[in-house]
This record gives sequence, structure tokens and C-alpha cells, in this order.
Amino acid sequence: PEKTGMIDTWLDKHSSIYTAATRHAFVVSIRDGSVDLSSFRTWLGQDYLFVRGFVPFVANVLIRAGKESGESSDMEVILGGLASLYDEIEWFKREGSKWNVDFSTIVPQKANQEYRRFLEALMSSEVKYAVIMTAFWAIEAVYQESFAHCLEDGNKTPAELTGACHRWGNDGFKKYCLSVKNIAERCLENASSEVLAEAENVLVRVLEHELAFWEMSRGGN
Ligand code: HMH
Repeated sequence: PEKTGMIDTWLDKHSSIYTAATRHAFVVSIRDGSVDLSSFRTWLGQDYLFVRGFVPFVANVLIRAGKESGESSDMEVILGGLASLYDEIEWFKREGSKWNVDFSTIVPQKANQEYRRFLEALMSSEVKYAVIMTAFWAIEAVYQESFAHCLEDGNKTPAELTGACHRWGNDGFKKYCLSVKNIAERCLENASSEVLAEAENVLVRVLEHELAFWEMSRGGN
């Protein structure tokens, strides 16, 4: 029998915020086809800015995987994620032209600024590898869970939005998230109680930032 890891224990404990982040009304509206396209455009522009800030965060995780992990395969997992962010930025640019969203004029909204500030704080060398890895997993997993939901049986996701859903809802991304989760779990197994408490706190804060990001998107400009 598989033993339950820390992350699943925490998700159980904080299930209401986890569900709020992964089944948000904005995501549900993509799935049921009722999505407000101005909200989608807001999300697109804000997420493009978010991803540009996420690249240095993942690069920081990569550097730590090379120095602090003790497990050489961690680097390949993170490098794969970093490489796919290049394609992701190109995808955002194509979507931007498709939806007439001019990224050069977009200003980050408050929830976006706060999320990016949080990521910057996590990049401090004082934050333990297990903690940043837990955060990294949660950031990716919320998108994976959310967009996979839009592709599940019975969806009425509009055809012009399935590209976004496949980007994060596909099986390869799901497997990648599982690899990141396994890295985080391995680190948490050997962590002190202080580090565990910090990782749990950071996990909940990621979920709060993700929830606020969906709220911001739904609210439009
Ligand atoms: C807000 N969270 C946000 N944007 C993203 N692109 C990701 C996570 C990626 O998983």
C-alpha cells in the first residue's frame, strides 16, 4: 500500500481552499461554456505577465536542484519545465493576437503583483529546497487540476478555448506535476518540523494567491 505523503495530508486538511483554487467559478464557466470573454482576455494578459515573472522563479528552483537536491534526476524534471515555459510564452503571444490583447500595454493588477512579490520572497536563499519545491508543485498543480476539469467528460468548453485547457490539462503536464510532487514529498520526508510547518504555510498561501488570481480574472479590468 502506498503511504500518504505530507502534501496529500495537507490538501485534505485545507480542502476548502484547495477546492476553491481548483474549481473556481471562472474555470467552471470555461467548462460549461458560459465564460465571459472579457474575463478570459483579462486572464490571458495578466497570466502572460505572471509567466514572465514565473520564469526566473523556476530558474531559481533549477539552480537549487543542481546544488541542494542530492538527487541528480531533479534537475532534468525542472529543466523540462523551464524549457516548456519558452513554448508557453510563444503560445501566449499567439493567443494575444488571436484575442486582440496587446501585452505591451497591460499593467499587472494587484493580485498579480502580490503573487509575483510572494514568488520573489520564496527565491531567497533562506527558503529551504523542500519549501520552494512544495510551492512550485502547488503553482503548477492548480493549473493542471483546473484546466483538466475543463476537458473532462460532459464539458461544453468553447472550441476557441480548448487550446488553453490542453496546455495545462494534458496528460504530459499531469505526469510532470506528479514528478514535481514526488520530489517535494521526498524532501519533506527528511525535513524538520520547522521546515514542515513552513512548507504547509507556503502551500496554503499559494492556494490563496491562485484563488485571488482567478477572482481578479473574473472581475475583468
Ligand atoms: C497564476 N498560476 C498562474 N499562472 C500560471 N501560468 C501557472 C500557475 C502555471 O502553472
